[in-house]
Amino acid sequence: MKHLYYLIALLFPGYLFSQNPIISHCFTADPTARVFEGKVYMYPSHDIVSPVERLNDWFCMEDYHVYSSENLVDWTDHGVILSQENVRWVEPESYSMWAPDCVFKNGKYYFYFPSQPKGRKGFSVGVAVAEHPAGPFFPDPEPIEGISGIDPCVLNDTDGKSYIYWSSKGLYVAQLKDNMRELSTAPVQIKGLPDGFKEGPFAFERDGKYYLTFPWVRKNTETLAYAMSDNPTGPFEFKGIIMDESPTECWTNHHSIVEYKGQWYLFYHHNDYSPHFDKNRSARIDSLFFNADGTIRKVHPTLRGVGITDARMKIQIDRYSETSRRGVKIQPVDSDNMFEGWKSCFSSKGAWLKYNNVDFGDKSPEEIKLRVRSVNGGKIGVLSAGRKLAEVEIPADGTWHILTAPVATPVTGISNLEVSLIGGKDAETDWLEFD
Ligand code: FUB
Repeated sequence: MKHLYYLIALLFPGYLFSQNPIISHCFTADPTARVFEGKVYMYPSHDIVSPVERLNDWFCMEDYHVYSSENLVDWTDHGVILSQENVRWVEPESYSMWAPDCVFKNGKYYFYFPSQPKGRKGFSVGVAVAEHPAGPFFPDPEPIEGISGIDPCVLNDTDGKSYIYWSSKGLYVAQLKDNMRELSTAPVQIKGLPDGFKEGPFAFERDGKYYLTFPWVRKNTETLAYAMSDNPTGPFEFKGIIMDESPTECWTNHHSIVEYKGQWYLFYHHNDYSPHFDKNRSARIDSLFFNADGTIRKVHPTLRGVGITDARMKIQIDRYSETSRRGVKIQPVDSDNMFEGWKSCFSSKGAWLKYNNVDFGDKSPEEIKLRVRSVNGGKIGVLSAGRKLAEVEIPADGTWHILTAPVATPVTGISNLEVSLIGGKDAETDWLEFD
């Protein structure tokens, strides 16, 4: 299995493995997830470090990539699908390719994106069309007439009609013509939503109910909130919060909600790889659940994210599913290059991290490998479902080592891991893997 993964990684350089955040080689904001051809395709916007001074403190986005995954863990980056230079109506140096969406209709994929039109201020929304979910996408020469705003989202209703939602001063909706490129009704502002700044509408239908979900500033920064209706255009009834404000004050959140293989997921973003500048964001996923009456349960952001991790790949236990209350901290491996990821720093004996859903396959591994270091000497213990798998003694020299140990108890199938400091004074763990 491991060899297969390595072969795939060699053949397809865009093949990536991740927990939260899910993409670890560049920023990915405003993630819109859609299920096409049995896979999840994610269409995020692409934050970059600004090459122009005027945007040093603002959003800066010049193009879009598309990503796909079959298991929500291994993502393929299909590369750039559209950039500000190849859309005729877009101001080429505006770096304003903000939050997009993509839907399938009448045998084609329609990619909707906002940007700044040439020679004008503000935002318009354009459409690019493809035969396949990863493109190539061909942009229309003019933006959609009648829309002035950002964050388009399209809902294909069960009766064959399509609606486009967007954000301007408030949230708006209009019906699309069958050609998906023109409005067939005048835009109306959506009523019934709470006061306060709102953007990023994401609409979907489930069991005959229409959900309008949106970032909403209730106090200081954006929560994710929602309203429900019996009709795609409303009237909507406000229902509450899906996700609270970021605990670390990332001002924006932007999301999408998708059902895949019988489970609902919330895609959202956070500034994980840019803790000191919240305009460089990264996509995350957590599971989302409905109550019996159709209301949405609050989602608490996790580092673990979703999906099953292959035991033969590097397991980043700093993306834990549970942790002891004291004695362990998560820190960047290299704070000058956040894309290097994080490490788990154990500082007191007995401190632990749990990491759920690791797939050991049919055959138990024989060896565990860990990238670790310790200043004063430490001993790491690894358990699976309460049974000892290995113990590893780390020399007290402060340098990174890749240490190996035999796996003491056979383990197969899907199991949870627990890693703890069982001896010595301190230890840092970057990753571990089984072989
Ligand atoms: O990414 C730029 C803007 O930030 C989006 O359009 C908004 O929804 C917010 O996430």
